[in-house]
Amino acid sequence: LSTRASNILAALDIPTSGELPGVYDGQWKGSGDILTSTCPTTGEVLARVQSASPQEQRDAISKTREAYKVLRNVPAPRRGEILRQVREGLAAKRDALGALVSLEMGKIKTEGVGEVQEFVDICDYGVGLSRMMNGRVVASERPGHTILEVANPLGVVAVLSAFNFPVAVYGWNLALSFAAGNATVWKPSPTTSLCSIAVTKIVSKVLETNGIPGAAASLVTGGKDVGAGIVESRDVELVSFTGSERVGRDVSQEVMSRFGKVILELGGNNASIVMPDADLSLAIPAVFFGAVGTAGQRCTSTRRLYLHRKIASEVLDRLQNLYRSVVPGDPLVDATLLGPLHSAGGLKVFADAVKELQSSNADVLTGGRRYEEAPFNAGNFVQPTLAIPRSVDPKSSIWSTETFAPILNVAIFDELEQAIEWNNSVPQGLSSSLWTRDMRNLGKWIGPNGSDAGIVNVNVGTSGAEIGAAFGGNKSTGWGRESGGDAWKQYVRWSACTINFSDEAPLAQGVNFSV
Ligand code: UN1
Repeated sequence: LSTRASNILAALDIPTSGELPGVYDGQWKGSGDILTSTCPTTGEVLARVQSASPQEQRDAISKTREAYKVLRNVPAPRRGEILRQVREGLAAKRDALGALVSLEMGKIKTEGVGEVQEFVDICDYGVGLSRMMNGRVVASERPGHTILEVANPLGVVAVLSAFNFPVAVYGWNLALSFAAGNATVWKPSPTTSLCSIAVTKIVSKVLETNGIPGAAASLVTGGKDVGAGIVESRDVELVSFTGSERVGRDVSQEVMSRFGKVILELGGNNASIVMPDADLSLAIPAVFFGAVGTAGQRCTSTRRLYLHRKIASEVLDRLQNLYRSVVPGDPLVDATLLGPLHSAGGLKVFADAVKELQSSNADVLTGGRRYEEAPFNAGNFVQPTLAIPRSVDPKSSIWSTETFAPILNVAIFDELEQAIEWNNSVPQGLSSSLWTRDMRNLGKWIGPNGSDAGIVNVNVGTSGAEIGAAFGGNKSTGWGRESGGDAWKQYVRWSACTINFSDEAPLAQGVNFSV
């Protein structure tokens, strides 16, 4: 193992030799298939992880269920106090964990650390929430009656997370789920198992210190079969899935078929619209970050850019300058802005999308190639790509497909209404962003005739949301909401309790049923 990889792992108490157990349900184990963790920057094998066997996956769910029975009797504010300690545990390892995200996923260090910060932030939120998961008292139409809306925990929540946010998205779910009194079983992406092991070590230590069974936050690494076993399990009340529309469809159908609950965070195909009155000195760097940041591998990455005709050529010139100035580099080095794609699969997605642009006679302004010279050929580095497709038809596959790579397609419009129509004409509905100084545009954008996405920003790019508002998207993005806002309400079962304090037992709606 390289020295820098060893140092990062050692700082997180992860052994640097031998096979690592990738299952935790109070105890570390793993006797299923071996998962290989590969550094996307250098191709170095970082670890070999023992994933869950089918039996271990089932055992982990039973252990998680038992832990739930303990957790549901722990007062919510006490659960909040435990989350506060998780927050402290994460903050103490912020730098090392951020570096591990960068090492294993490939995003640049500041974004790796940012992702850990996002987990810290949602823990803070969960601490507050633990004293605020309020129900309601409803006025009854019957004398001497009161109606309460009561929130109780659901049971077992499964979190199936993606490679691109190997820490934060689990954090959103864990914090809300734990505050609400559920036990959680986490099935991370098979290519970011080290991140999940490091996080689980931090969380389990806190649980142990507080006398809570470790299976209150279980970890089950593995591939498709392990995921399918969890999704099918009737012992899992809620499945929170982040990933592709294709897999999300299967997950939701499976969970629905057993009447479980599901939260989906699927594809994003996010657009930025730049009006002629926009402050371009803000808009251009934001579009650049949205499209090139994380090498285009956020659900919220900017994939479509709609420019008003009046400013189009200026924006394109300035953007191209930024695109040409960005050089690939080691994501762990501070000055690097462009890291690798996470996997070889990503390279193919990128190459296929570029081929489609070329064969449809798009104008590829810059980019389009993989970096093939050393040392970049050892990793999955591609050029950020800016293209003007020939057709502006949002239904065509170039515009309507989420391509998880740094490719930004541009079209030019004359009226805001046209741009909004394009914005809304794709299947996905995660994030969107309008650049303008004109209040009237803002009103159109956020109102009923405006963007149909779950995230509708003004003078803020499509990516990089804070945890305070509910995060998620509409349409084929799956309608799920996670992190802030009212998202916590999905992690509880609501009971409507009508209570009769009187000496009569009248029926509602004045129904008479006396003999
Ligand atoms: C994701 O890409 O799955 O808004 C999550 C953002 C981040 C979360 C992205 N806070 O870009």
